[in-house]
Amino acid sequence: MFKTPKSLRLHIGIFGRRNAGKSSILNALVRQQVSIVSDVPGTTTDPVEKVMELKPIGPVVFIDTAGIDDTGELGRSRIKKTTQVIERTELAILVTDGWQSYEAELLKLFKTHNIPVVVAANKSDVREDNELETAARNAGCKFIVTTSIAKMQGIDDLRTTLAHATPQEFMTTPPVLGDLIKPDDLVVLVTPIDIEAPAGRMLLPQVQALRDTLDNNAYCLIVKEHQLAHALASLKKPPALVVTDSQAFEKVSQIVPDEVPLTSFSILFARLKGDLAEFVKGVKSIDSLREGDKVLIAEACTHHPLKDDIGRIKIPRWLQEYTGVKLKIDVVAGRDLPDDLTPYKLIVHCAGCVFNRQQMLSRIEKAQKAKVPITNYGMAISYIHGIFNRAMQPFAKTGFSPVKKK
Ligand SMILES: Nc1nc2c(ncn2[C@@H]2O[C@H](COP(=O)(O)OP(=O)(O)OP(=O)(O)O)[C@@H](O)[C@H]2O)c(=O)[nH]1
Ligand SMILES: [Mg+2]
Repeated sequence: MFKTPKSLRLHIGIFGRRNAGKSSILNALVRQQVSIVSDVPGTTTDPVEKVMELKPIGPVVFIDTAGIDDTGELGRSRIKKTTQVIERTELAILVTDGWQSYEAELLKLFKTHNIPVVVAANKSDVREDNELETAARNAGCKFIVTTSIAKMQGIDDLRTTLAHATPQEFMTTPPVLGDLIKPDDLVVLVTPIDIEAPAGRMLLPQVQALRDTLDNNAYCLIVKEHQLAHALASLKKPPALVVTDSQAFEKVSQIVPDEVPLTSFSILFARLKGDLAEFVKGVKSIDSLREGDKVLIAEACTHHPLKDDIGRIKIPRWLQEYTGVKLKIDVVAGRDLPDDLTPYKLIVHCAGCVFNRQQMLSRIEKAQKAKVPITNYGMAISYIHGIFNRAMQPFAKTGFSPVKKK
């Protein structure tokens, strides 16, 4: 079965104080006991994720979190994890059984991150009046649903309201490359199969590019880089687009004729997930790097580092060779980004294929706040190898955002 990658699912975070009924709401929504429920405050410690098809939204992932009012040392680290969930949340459910300052604080956080909120005014079976709903309305909440998990009331209403509150852009998925091609075009994907390639499968950006090509009624030729010249020579007409793994950029750019549009998976994903314009600004700051400057390489997934690892070995080496200065390079992997980014002169981020757009944008925003330029692997690699302008050429017509088709 073709599974929708998590990064393409609408991320719905469930937040609130301890014991408000967050896990009970999750279980009711997905009709399964996925999260432990008890009357002991602080039952949920680590975020609990559950994927499902939620009609009419489509594929979603619910994330149940630890209560935001936790206390003590452990409590603080749980709150940190909950706050990290906000960074990948695209729609929030605020579960409450009494309006307090925590609810107001959460609303503020959602507002800063531009996240729509549905309030679940829970435990209606043990409340006498509508004070809670009124408080939520007075706090500016537009979507408020009265729920009682004890009586199994309000769940359908909550599902419908989630659909109403879903930002329109999530109802249709933006194209990976569909807006760059026409039906019956040929797209060539260059995918090195080396020690970094996972056994028995393709990387997510490769699979998504392939699927998007087919969805747009174009067709595809997939080659390893050493087959590219031969494959191109065997074609009757040149391809409409060549997409390469960024690591093979230099070699591939020499083989692909100048008039054939060429870009990389990483740049397509920078456009899909991030803010291409911001990354273009960021890449130019490579030229301002000076001796001893700190550069942060940020990777979304935590794979086991390999011998010639792209983030740990290749990009640092290429950056030093290009700038001719000694740089201090830190590498972080996974969900944690250093709290203080100000010591860095540049952040080079991976394609973020396992992240959703919200997560990537929230990282870009953090970098902007710290006034640190940010760019992405593919863009940095093409810049260092002098092929940046060429790699950006395919977007000259569409601009920096993927164009959705109706
Ligand atoms: N009366 C009543 N009790 C409820 C309702 N929803 C949840 N509860 C109870 O409230 C208690 C806490 O529920 P949980 O779902 O574990 O709450 P939580 O917000 O996930 O709590 P933490 O994981 O500790 O942060 C449990 O005893 C539930 O059975 C409701 O609508 N009415
Ligand atoms: Mg819980």
